[in-house]
Amino acid sequence: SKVKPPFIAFVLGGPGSGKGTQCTKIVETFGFKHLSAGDLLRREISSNSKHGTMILNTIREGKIVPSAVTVKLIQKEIESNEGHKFLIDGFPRTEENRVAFEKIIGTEPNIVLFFDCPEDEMVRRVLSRNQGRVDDNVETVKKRLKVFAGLNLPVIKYYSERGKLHKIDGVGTTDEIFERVRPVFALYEE
Ligand code: UP5
Ligand code: MG
Repeated sequence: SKVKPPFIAFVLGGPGSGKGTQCTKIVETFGFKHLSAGDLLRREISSNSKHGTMILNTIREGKIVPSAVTVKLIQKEIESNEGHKFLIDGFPRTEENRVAFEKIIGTEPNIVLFFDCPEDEMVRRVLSRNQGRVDDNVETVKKRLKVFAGLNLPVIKYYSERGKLHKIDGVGTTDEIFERVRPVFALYEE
């Protein structure tokens, strides 16, 4: 098609690595539309949609929802926010997710951020969040970390090899980390 594809940044990192927190700051400073794949999936659960029960059970186990479901939710958001630049938070989580996105959306991300954070720090953050997430408990966090290492790290490696990865030290205060993120996006401001 003749339409220019939107600017897309994927925001990756393990559970509790600070993706959502930093996305909020990126939105404030650089005016992106924030699409958290996890939030879109949790919205499907709370709206009792067709796939709600399957999604709930998958998230409870720390497993990955089928690509077709997640990509469709992201696609709907992209199509209804034409003209925006997008931060896609917590997606793609697997090579299969990545390929499905490229096929269905028809484009690749412009940049990929990776918040690198030690496991013990991620566990501490997730367990002290207290927002009632069904997956914020010791057992599920352990499963999420395993799934991250097994399935998401290969995606991160893929983008590193493509020269698109910006690895950010995810330890420090929220503001300290944002000062590491800022130059990545400042590069693209006119
Ligand atoms: N916090 C943040 N920054 C801090 C800092 N610098 N110092 C101290 N504390 C800090 O942060 C987590 C907590 O830490 C918060 O309390 C925060 O205040 C504090 P947050 O910014 O929320 O981290 P984030 O990386 O967003 O953590 P989250 O738990 O959301 O990551 P997950 O990747 O685990 O969760 P997500 O919602 O993306 O996915 C949940 C599940 O959905 C997955 O496990 C999976 O089952 C499913 N899913 C799919 O199947 N497919 C998808 O495509 C996406 C999700
Ligand atoms: Mg999050």
